[in-house]
Amino acid sequence: MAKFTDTITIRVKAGNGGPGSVSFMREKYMPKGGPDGGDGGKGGGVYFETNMNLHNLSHFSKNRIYQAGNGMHGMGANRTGHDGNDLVVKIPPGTQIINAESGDILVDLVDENTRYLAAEGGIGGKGNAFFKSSTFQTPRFAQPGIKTEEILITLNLKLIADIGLVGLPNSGKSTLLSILTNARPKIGNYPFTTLIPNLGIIEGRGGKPYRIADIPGIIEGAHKGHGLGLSFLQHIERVKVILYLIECTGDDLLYNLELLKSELGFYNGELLKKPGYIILTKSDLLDEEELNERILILEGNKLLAISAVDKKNITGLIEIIDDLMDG
Ligand SMILES: Nc1nc2c(ncn2[C@@H]2O[C@H](COP(=O)(O)OP(=O)(O)OP(=O)(O)O)[C@@H](O)[C@H]2O)c(=O)[nH]1
Ligand SMILES: [Mg+2]
Repeated sequence: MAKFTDTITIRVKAGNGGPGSVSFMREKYMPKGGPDGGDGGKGGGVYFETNMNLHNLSHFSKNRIYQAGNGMHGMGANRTGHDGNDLVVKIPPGTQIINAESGDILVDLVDENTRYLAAEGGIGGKGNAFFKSSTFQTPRFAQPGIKTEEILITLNLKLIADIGLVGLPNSGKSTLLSILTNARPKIGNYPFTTLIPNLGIIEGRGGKPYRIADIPGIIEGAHKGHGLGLSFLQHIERVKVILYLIECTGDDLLYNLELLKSELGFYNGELLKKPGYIILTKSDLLDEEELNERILILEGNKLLAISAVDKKNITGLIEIIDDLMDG
C-alpha cells in the first residue's frame, strides 16, 4: 500500500549567526594597524514552499532535523562571513503550518508556489572593527552570532480538490475516479479497498482542470471512529462540490443518503452547505424499470444514475460537474 501521511511533527532549525572576528591590520610599515575584524554572516532561514506535484507528507521524517546553514565567521580585512544557505522544504498545497507547542496555525498554504519563512536565521555578530571609536581604538572583542533554537512544527495537510467523492464502502467511488481521470486507484469488490485518499484530474469545459478527491468509505458511526473514522474527511473540507455516491442496488437508499449526510454533518456542518449531487452508481445491475423505481425513492434530490461498466451518463456527469463548478 502506498504510504500516506497527512499530519506529522518535524524538527526545524534555522542557521546560527556567524561570530564576528577579532583581527588587527597587519601590514608592512603599519605594525599597529587598527581593528579590522569583519561581521559574521547571517544564518539561513527555513522556508516551506508549496509544490503542486506533492500530494502527501510521506517524504518527511520525524527524526531528521530540517536545518538551514549557519552563518560563517567574520574575517580579517573587514570581510563579512558568508550567509548560511536557506533551506526550502517542499510541501503539498493545502498544508497548514502549526506551532506544535502552542497549537497555533502559523499559516495555511493553499496556493501553489507560495513560500513561508518558518524559522529565521540568527544575525551575525559584529566584528571588532565595528566597536572602534575615537576613545576606544583597540577593541579586542567581537560579538558572537545569534544562536537559533530548534522548533517543532506540525504539518497538517488538507488536500486541495474541487470535487469530493463520498459514499459507503464499495459504492464505486474509486472506479468513478479511475474512469473520469488519469488516477489509477485500487478497486475491489469489498469494503475499505481505499485506505488513503486518491486524487485525479479531470478536464472540464475548455480544458479547465478540476481535481477530484476519492476518500475511504464512510460507515455509520464514522464520527465515533467506526470504520476508518472521519479523519479523512478533512480532505474534502476544501472542495467546492460534493458527489454523494449511492449504489443503486442498496437496501435503503434514503437511509443511505441520510447516513452519509449526518456523518458529514457530525464532522463539519459546513460540508452540508456545499453544492452536492447524488450519483446512483452501478445502474447496469438493474433493468430500466427497477432503476426508475429506485430513482423515485430519492425524488426531490438532484440525482443522476450512472454506470462505470457501460459508461452510461458519464458525459452527462462531466457536464454536471462543469455546471456545479461554474455555479
Ligand atoms: N456492475 C458494476 N460494478 C461496479 C461499478 N462501479 C464499480 N463497480 C464495482 O464495485 C466494486 C467496488 O468498487 P470501488 O470503486 O472499489 O468502490 P469504492 O467506493 O471505492 O470502495 P471503498 O474504497 O471500499 O470505499 C468493485 O468490484 C467495482 O468493480 C459499475 O458501474 N457497475
Ligand atoms: Mg475506493
